[in-house]
Amino acid sequence: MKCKTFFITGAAGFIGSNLAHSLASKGNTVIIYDKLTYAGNLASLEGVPPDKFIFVHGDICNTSLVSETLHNHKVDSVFHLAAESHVDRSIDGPSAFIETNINGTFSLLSAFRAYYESLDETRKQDFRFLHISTDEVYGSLGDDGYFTEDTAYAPNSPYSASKAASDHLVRAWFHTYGFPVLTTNCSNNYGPRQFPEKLIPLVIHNALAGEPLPIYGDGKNVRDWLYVEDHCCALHTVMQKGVIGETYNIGGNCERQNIQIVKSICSILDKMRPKADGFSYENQITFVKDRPGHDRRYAIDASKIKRELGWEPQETFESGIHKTVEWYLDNSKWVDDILNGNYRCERLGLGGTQG
Ligand code: NAD
Ligand code: TDX
Repeated sequence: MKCKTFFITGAAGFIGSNLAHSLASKGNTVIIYDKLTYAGNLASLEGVPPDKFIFVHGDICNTSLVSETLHNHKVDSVFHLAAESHVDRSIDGPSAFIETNINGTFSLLSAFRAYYESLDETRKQDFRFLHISTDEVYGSLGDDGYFTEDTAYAPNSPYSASKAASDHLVRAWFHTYGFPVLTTNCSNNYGPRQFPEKLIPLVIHNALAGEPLPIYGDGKNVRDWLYVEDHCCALHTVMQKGVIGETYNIGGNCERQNIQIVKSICSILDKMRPKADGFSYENQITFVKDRPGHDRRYAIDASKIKRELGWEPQETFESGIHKTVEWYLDNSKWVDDILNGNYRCERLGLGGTQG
């Protein structure tokens, strides 16, 4: 497979950084375009070969900086991951979600369409804009059923509503302008380099710090968990083989109640890092007030991507969660850096372009 130059928005964040590692290890060049909000950190890119990535410090709402970067680096295709991504933050302060997730996606589409129109026919044929979205746009399920690509949108939080809006913009750019888009809607990811505000890294962090492990409501809300490297593999597959204008659901076929997730982590930690007092980490579990509008259950039907593109997850939850806990135990420095906002540009030898 020919190596390419991929523009990745949000590549200093959780999924974007894992994707950058994966694409660079296959010989591709990655243009990391990131605003470095609280959720983005260049420490997450340590280990990506320096000759395989270029960092541009910018906001996706800055159309002229995006355009300049595309032309300067002769970008082949884009993975669009930059977003405000945490549901609780969207409840407390929705405006950043509207700005980045909706206006930012509009701004990117404008810059990329102009760039696409400037390409010669051969490069146009190969160009793709892959928009990375979430299963939360479909709303909440009862005890049965799955989200398919045909499920009607019913977002319930400011976060999911902003992602739904961005999905609609991307769809319209295909239908109206013939812009070559692909969209993926994925379930909950977990794995290395996830900011410790999301359930799994938060629980690992708080357990080790001797702090409460907060469980919202009755702890019986269900999520469908996917190991992040499986998601990255799915994204690369969609980029290579997806049909322009199509949407692909991506899921782990791995439903768990939140309380089960937290107990699994406690049990792994009890073995790998037993507490000095001999008690289990489960003693730190604390039930707290529920999240407003908390979706009860998400579950993805990922049969389309398996049938049409041949992708399915490789990791089981048991192996994935074990690797994840191990990663956090080995990388407490990364956790400190991201919580303290240390970017360490100097250590990576990056000048970066300021947006
Ligand atoms: P994240 O919060 O870890 O990272 C987001 C990144 O985007 C950060 O590096 C941040 O600095 C950057 N960013 C934010 N606003 C920006 C702006 N205006 N301009 C440029 N960069 C900006 O998010 P994540 O969990 O890695 O999620 C990545 C994408 O995948 C999001 O679009 C999210 O909606 C989607 N998604 C996430 C999950 C999940 O479980 N984490 C599941 C399905 C879909
Ligand atoms: O402290 C907590 N206690 C708790 O019970 C936190 C942070 C979460 N929870 C619950 C809420 C959810 O039911 O755990 C579940 C998972 O919560 P999050 O990790 O915040 O993820 P979720 O709200 O499901 O959204 C995630 O998956 C879809 C990502 O944050 C989104 O970006 C993605 O689109």
